[in-house]
This record gives sequence, C-alpha cells and structure tokens, in this order.
Amino acid sequence: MFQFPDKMLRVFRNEAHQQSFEENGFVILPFYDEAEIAELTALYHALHPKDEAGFFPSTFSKDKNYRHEADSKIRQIASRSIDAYCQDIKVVCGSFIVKSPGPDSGMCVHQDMSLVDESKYTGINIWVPLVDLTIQNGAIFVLPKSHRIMPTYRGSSIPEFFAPVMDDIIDYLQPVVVKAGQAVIFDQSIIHYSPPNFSDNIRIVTNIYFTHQSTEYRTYFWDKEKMENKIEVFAQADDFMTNFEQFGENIRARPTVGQSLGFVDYTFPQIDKTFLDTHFERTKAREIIAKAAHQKVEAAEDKTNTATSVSFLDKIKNWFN
Ligand SMILES: O=C(O)CCC(=O)C(=O)O
Ligand SMILES: [Fe+2]
Repeated sequence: MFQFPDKMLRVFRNEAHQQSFEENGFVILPFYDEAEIAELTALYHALHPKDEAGFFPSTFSKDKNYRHEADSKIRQIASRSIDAYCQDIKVVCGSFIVKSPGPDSGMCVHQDMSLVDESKYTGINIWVPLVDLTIQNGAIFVLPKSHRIMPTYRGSSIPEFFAPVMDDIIDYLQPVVVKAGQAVIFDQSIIHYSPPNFSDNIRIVTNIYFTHQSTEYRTYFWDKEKMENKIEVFAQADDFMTNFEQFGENIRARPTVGQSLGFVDYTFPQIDKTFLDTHFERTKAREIIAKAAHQKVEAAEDKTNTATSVSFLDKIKNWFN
C-alpha cells in the first residue's frame, strides 16, 4: 500500500484555489464564456450528429474522428482558462460527456480510474457543462473530502473500497449545481455520482483531464486468479485516453496497450456504514434525486400519454424499485 503525499504538488496559480481543491477534492471556477459555450455546442453537434442513448462519453466512442477532433478542439478552446488558472501542468485529454434524457443515463457512485501514481501525483478533471445544470438534467454529486480517505489503485478489474456501502453513500453526497460554463475541477479520486437525466434535453459537458507536467500515465490491473494480493502497474502513453479501445467491451481484461512495470502489493481495503457515519455528514441527496425523478413522472402523467413518455415513465418507476 502507498501513502498520499504530505503536500500535493501545486497546479493552481492562485493559493486559495489550490487550498480549496486540496481540502475538499474539488473547486468551482468560471471557465467558458458565452462564445466558447456556443462554439463547443456547435462542435459537439457537428462531430456527433446522431445522439446515442444513455450516458456516452466521447472517450468510449468507436468513432476515432469524433474522439480526436473532440480532444484537440476542446483543449484548444479551454486553453484560455487553463492558462489563466493553472501552472506546471500538462493537459492530456479533452472529451465530451453527454447524458441523453432517460433513466439509463446515470453513472453509479464511483471514483475515476487511477491514471497516475497517487503516492506522488494527482489526476484532475475539469468538468464543465455547456447548459445550466439542475438536479433534473444531470448535475453531479460529490462526497466532499473523500479523495483522501483511502489510498487506492483503481480500474475496472479492481474492487472499490466502498463497494459494501455503495448505495448508502447516496445519503452523504452533495449536489454541485453549476451554470453553463462554470467548471467543477475535481480530483479523480473523489467519490462522485451522476443520476440520470430526467429532463427532456441532452446534457452536454466537456471534460478535460490534466496532471502535473512531469507525470507519466499509469494504469492498474488485477488478475484475481494469478495474483491474489498484487496489482500490475502499466506505463501508458499520454494519448492513452484518446486512443484506448477497451472502454466499451473488455474493460476488465488485461490492458493490451502500455508497458508492464511489474507488481505492487495491495490490501483491497473496504469500509462499512460506521466508517461513513464517522467521516461524513448526512445530506438530503437521496430525497432531492427522488423528487427530480418524480417531477418527471408527474409531468409525463399530465401529458396525454405518448408512447415515448409512457415507456420513459415505466423505466423511471423501475429505477426506484
Ligand atoms: O458527466 C457526468 O455526469 C459524470 C461523468 C463521470 O463521472 C465520469 O465519466 O467518470
Ligand atoms: Fe467520474
């Protein structure tokens, strides 16, 4: 097992931004102006004329042109604010994350996969909606300060330390309801959750991944059968996120790209309900999310039921059972 560094290497020019980020695991800052929002929205529709159902990040797309164009244009447009806020960093991936209306567009309680050696470095997302967020249309929920409760190696093959309390965590989350163009800049190890989009419109977000200038990409893989208490470490190229092809299907398989650096010990930590209660404040997150879903149900019931709204309604109802 590793320890987090005593002091995070600095990435924000402004000391208050750095402190807030280190303490809470995220910071909210103005990011895109109106022209940039319009340009990025047009870019999304031009690159991806046919929306998919559910939750669809461009990094999962089989359309390489979409992935690459999104990556380069988003980085280019975001550079104004990134240069203003950040220092000593490298930006490695820009992407769109879109949630279509419908009950399948949620993303469960999770931490993002590890992409750096977190004993020294920090992987950071700049997550910016291109529409004003509401609880209904796809706000993100975070567990403040959870980025430092447990050093972990993360990847689809590795069990999460909070797996036994995955559902209970909802009762401690805080909604982050930002306006179009405002960034939620968060540590990839913070626990977060994104409920389904219960509105009638798609929710487009740009997500930009960055880390410290000198950091190399790392990914982590657990072969349960072969190595009970060890994790295999892989060095990956900087364009890993933009090119990786295993996100869609065989995400749990050993990476077919990158270079194995050998094995590290891992204790597979786990927490329970008492741990949650001791470390975090209870919130009304569950109630707020349920209310947003029920508003959708009521609105659909008010309408003369079209086929679409009926099936959407049934799915939302199932989502709560
Ligand atoms: O876009 C969202 O609402 C959440 C995205 C997210 O957490 C992820 O893609 O890992
Ligand atoms: Fe995430």
